Amino acid sequence: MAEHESLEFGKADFVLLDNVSLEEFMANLKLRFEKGRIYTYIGEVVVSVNPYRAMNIYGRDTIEQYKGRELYERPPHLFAIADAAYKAMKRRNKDTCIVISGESGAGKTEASKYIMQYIAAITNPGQRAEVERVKNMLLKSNCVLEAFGNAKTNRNDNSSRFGKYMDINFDFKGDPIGGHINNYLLEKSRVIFQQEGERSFHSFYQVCVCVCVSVYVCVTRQTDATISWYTDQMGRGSVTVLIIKSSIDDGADFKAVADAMKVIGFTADELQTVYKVLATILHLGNLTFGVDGDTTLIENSKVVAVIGDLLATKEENVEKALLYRTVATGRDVIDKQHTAQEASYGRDALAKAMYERMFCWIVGRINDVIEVKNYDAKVHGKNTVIGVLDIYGFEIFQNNSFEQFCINYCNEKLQQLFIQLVLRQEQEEYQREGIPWKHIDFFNNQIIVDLVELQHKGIFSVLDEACMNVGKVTDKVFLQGLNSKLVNHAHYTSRKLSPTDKSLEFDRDFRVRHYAGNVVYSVVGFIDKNKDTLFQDFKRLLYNSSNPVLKVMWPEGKLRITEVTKRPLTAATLFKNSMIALVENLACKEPYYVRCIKPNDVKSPLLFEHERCRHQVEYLGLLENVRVRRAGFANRQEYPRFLQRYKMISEFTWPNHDLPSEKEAVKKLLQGCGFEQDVAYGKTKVFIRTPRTLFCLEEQRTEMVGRIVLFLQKVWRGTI
Ligand code: AOV
Ligand code: MG
Repeated sequence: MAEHESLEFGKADFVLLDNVSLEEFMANLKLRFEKGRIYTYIGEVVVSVNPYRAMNIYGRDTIEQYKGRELYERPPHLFAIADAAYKAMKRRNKDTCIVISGESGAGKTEASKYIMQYIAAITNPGQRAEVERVKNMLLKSNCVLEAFGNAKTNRNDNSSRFGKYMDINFDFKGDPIGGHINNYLLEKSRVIFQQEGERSFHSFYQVCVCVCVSVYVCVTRQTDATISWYTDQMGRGSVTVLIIKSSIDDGADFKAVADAMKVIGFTADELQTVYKVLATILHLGNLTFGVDGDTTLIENSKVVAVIGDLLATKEENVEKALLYRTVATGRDVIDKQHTAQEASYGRDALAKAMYERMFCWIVGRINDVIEVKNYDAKVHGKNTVIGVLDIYGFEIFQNNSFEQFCINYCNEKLQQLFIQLVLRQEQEEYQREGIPWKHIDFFNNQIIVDLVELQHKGIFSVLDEACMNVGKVTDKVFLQGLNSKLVNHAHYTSRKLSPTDKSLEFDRDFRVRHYAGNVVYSVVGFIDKNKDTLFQDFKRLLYNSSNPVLKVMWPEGKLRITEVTKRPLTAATLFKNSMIALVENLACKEPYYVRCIKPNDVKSPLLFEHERCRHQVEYLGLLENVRVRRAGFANRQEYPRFLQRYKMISEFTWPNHDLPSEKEAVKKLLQGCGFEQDVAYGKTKVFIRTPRTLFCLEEQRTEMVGRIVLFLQKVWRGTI
């Protein structure tokens, strides 16, 4: 709708398409991408195509152009959405949220950072020191969280391996006074295993290259963990892995992260502890177990000594925790020796848990610093928030496991929210304004959400049930459970249910027809990952460390063996509950959407892979989004604002009107122009059905403004 956008760049809003067909939609999307116009609207939704190159559209001057402007006044941009969310929050005291969705590598995290930068740039005109501090912390937290929570995958060199929802709190002046970060399920299995071509979390490579901390990692020649099985499964040496990844500079990133952590307020001891935990995990990766008769033993005991040092605990305590577990049998407490296999399992569980715990602790420390303190609503007025959601995108890998299943379920939940809110918002607005509404059909993915989360019948329930079995619990038993419960489900199948389908392995795979495509999951590891057992002995080991920073990460290590009775919630249940809470939280805010599209799989700035993009447009429901928007009214404006913009085109309203209300004045204006058929009058807003009407209004306005300017020039020159 932007008046200044020439058609050379295609339509700035898909609502303006002459025909709403997939072909026209795709043609417009492609044209705009090729012309370097990566953003396009569907009403108030921004569709973004990853440009895979640096764009000169995020600078200070661009920010100034969007500040305080209405959406349709400027070319489509993330900044316009951020501004709309900000205005709604400030003018109407509304809590708003910006939900960024799209598959892995589509540009969500980059978008969330630009949005944060925009909000930081337009606020605090008074330069209050406390507000500046908060803004700085909010921006700095990104770099820290990315170092610990992102990794190179085969889809994205900087893929988010955790979900992030960040609230920014504002005071009555509209300045940020704090924030809060919620993090969701970190893909911790990455700590011990990565698929070919992938890396572990960035933080591991960062400590390895930084000379000043690598002392922890590379203690002696015999215990050099810069080559750790955990981070170097291809056997090329982690340094090689670093070099082949030219898009990542671990050395520079290390410094940036350390600086950011210092600014945020991590103490020197805390930073050292973080490095020691990373080093411990790398050393754990090199620990191997053997057997001698009926004794399990550690083959490279030098590593144990190093770990003891790093964890500030005795070597023999580490060894004992790795080789034995304490079990309570009735009133007796005995030490039971692990088999080599159990010991390996315990070692891996420890590595994963230490990393996850540290990650959550880092988030908690950041929250301590950014959380709003001493806010008195009586003095300061309502404290409003803008939430920004940037989560892991839908992904399909060669091997898909429990983590992909959770990630893809999360994307199903967000798609469901989009369907509900985008429809609900429209419906509610028409209802509120007293205008009739016609229903448009969507593919509703609720059926897939149910497939995963329904009580008793859903995949998570079947998994929890399998984990609860007293007998032999295996992944295969879980798959059998699925096959019997979901035999007739349209979105579920397995080899047993589709015997001719050779792409599915017997007793191993199941396939879910997700809204975004078919994914084959291997059940291997589902049970273990869901139970997520960490022997209590490790918790006690870490709690009893004489390093106080490490100790606080493990408060439950305080419990004695006889006190630990309750079965903890499974990973699936915890994740499901956190997703339900997230969706509830988003649903009570006014949502703004960014829908990201990945143009190709080779990170090329030039390639618009038609089929790839078409698929995304379809599953994101973008065409339906346009239809809903068009079946309703393409544009709506509050009467006063409308009048202010167009009053010069009617003799009844220029320069002032004498009608009883602004609504009446708008009616008179539109009748005079002959647009009566194309508009509807709501209680507070005028609704314009076709964009063409708005264009005509804009044209007339431009013409009148031109005439008025000419007239005034003549007056000034004295020729009139
Ligand atoms: P994601 O967050 O959607 O994936 P990212 O935001 O990490 O994807 O984007 C992936 C890569 O695409 C970035 O590292 C950039 O190289 C490039 N990119 C994305 N947006 C832009 C932009 N606006 N300008 C320039 N380059 C961009 V995942 O986290 O994997 O779902 O789990
Ligand atoms: Mg991301």
